[in-house]
Amino acid sequence: MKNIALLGSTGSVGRNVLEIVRQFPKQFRIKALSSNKNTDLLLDQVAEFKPESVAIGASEEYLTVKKSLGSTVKVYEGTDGMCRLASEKDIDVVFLAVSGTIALPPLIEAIKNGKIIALASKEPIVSAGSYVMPLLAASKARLLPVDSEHSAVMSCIGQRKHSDIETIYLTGSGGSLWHRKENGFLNVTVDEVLSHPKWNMGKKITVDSATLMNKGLEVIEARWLFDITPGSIKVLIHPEAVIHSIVEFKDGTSLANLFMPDMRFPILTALAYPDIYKSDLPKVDLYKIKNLSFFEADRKHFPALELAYEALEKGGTLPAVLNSSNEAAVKLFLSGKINFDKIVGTVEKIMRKHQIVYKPSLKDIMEAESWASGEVLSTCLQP
Ligand code: MN3
Repeated sequence: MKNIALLGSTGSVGRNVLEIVRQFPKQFRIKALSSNKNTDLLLDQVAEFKPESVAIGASEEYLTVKKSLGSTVKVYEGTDGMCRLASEKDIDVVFLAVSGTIALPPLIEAIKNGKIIALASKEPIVSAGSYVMPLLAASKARLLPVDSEHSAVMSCIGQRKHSDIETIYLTGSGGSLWHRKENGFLNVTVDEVLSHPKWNMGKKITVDSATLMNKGLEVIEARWLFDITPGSIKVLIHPEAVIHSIVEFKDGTSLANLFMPDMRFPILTALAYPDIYKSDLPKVDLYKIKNLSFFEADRKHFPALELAYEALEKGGTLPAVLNSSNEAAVKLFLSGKINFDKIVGTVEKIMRKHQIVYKPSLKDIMEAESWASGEVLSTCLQP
């Protein structure tokens, strides 16, 4: 029985984690839950899964939750609350399903406490990979990626050495706007961006998929998770979204990992790791699918990819600036304050303005992040 602290339980990934836990009641037990402010759903989840502790992100919701739960469940607040859950003694797996860099403090706490970490949040690795990975290497903690591509890469590598890898091909469906790439992205609506053809995900990542920034962030994530040079990571557009990544080894052989585009697969892979559990999730039926296609990701149409490679090559605090300015710009797009085609351009502007700090401390990274999001607001919302 694995005891799980699930941070970000009311989001898209969090709800899928609970669905897997529901299917394997003998293997997994929810010991702690956290959400930002979706209080009603959180309380339903508490009633069903009976965790011992809960953390609520938004301080205005804290008292409501505390009142409804009485003394039956320990209730914590804010980022400190998440960190508390990530460090509790009887937790085996810390599942990080919080969207954005807010996942960084509990990630660090889980590493320091030697936990198994199922990581669905890519932002903390993108921003702070240079800080987090050495910390991880010096700890007993183990990081299991839940991002579907990286989960696939992990499965392909298996027991082989990272140094035997020639190239990692990260696949991507192309996002909701792939079909209109030739016509440009002027006047794209929020609804159009949010209707992803293959994946049903949270809003931020769906927008990132449309700009291909998501793939860019994943390139950076892969660099850190698999200790591989940026030049050995390639992006492959694969609209059927059945192959989730391909690892080519130095001897010229390649392995691919296939599953239907459904987050429950990488979630189950991480939770069951290193075992395989029998599931009744929908299987890949190649007799039905018949054709799989692949395209090169054109960096001219999708400059977000170019920016991500640049941030990775230059390093220091630049990936944090890329990540944070993107996060801020996506928020502005979702709230109707800027057009879709302004998102990546804004990120580029802020990156050009940034004075890179090399070999950054955690403080440097956090400062670069808040500087970048501030710059986005003042650049985009100028009268
Ligand atoms: Mn992904």
